[in-house]
Amino acid sequence: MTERAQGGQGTVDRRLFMGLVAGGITGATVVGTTALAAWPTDVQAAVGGTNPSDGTGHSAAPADLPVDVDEMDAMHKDGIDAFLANMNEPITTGLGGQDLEWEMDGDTRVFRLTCSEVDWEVTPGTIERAMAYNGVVPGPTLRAVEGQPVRVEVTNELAESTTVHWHGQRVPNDQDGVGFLTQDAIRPGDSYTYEFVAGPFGSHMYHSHHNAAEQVSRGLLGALIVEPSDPASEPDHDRDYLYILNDALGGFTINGKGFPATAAYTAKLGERVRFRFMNEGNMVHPVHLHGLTFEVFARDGYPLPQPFRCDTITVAPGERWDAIVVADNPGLWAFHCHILTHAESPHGMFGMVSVFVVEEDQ
Ligand SMILES: [Cu+2]
Repeated sequence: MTERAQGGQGTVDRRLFMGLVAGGITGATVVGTTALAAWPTDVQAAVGGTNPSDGTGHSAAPADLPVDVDEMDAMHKDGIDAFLANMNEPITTGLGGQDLEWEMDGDTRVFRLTCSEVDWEVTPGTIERAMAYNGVVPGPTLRAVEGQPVRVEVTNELAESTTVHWHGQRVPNDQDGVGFLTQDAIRPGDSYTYEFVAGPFGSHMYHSHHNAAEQVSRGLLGALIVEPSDPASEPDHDRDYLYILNDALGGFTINGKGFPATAAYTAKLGERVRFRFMNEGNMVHPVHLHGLTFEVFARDGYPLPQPFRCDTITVAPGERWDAIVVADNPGLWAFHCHILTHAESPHGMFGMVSVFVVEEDQ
């Protein structure tokens, strides 16, 4: 039985880990204080402790190993178990990005958004003070059809002003939602109505354009999906999924949640699954899918002249990429940002990690 040094050895390793985060892998210009904040602070817990290999069936770790292997493995497994449990019953409260109901006023599709501060559970027990549309992060998804008049009534219940920008839409200038450039800001307690004709079609976004580094980072964002007037303009698919990246509120998130509270993506064997990747954060995120292939067919909503295949799609802030995945390989496929400090730590996976589940027919 070997007792390993705790203080000295652990401290050295902790510095090593933090050095990796600060610049060793991704470069200091990419990973800033947000990444450091998202990295588990209690790294030392993973590197100290005594060797538990006493009748457990595991072989004793060599005395110079800096980690407690069983403890580290257990933390990794706990994360996966929590993720799998989340597939059956949500392990956090709150679900964003669901389609918003609308009313028709003649030919016009009418949506209502209310901006307010809410408590948002990013991972189990981690509750952030968010700014949200209709109380959820991401905000509800607005769906319209190319060429259709759209009206969005926005009420501001925040303690500060805001505006809404229709990211990717070719709107009249005075509907573009940039405070004091195209309109007065919407002050606390006030409402504002936007009107435009939806277009071009594709995967677009809406978000604050006032104090945006804070307001968007903290949750004032959502998907704006414009369906083409001719459905043949886009590839056929059986399922349609959002994959919205953000990197401030509660750390690294997909659709407002961090692993293990991220939702799994599911499909039946052989189905064609559409993914809409959107980056509302402040960093680039290369999203990688194991075992399957992206057929990327649109950027920022615009159909590509020639679709291309890849397994890692880099989504820069503000960009949207659309891809079809043919679910032709059954299993549980990791689906994560490949900046590894956005996805894995000594405590296991966290942040921008999900799983694409391809189910075989019964
Ligand atoms: Cu990332």
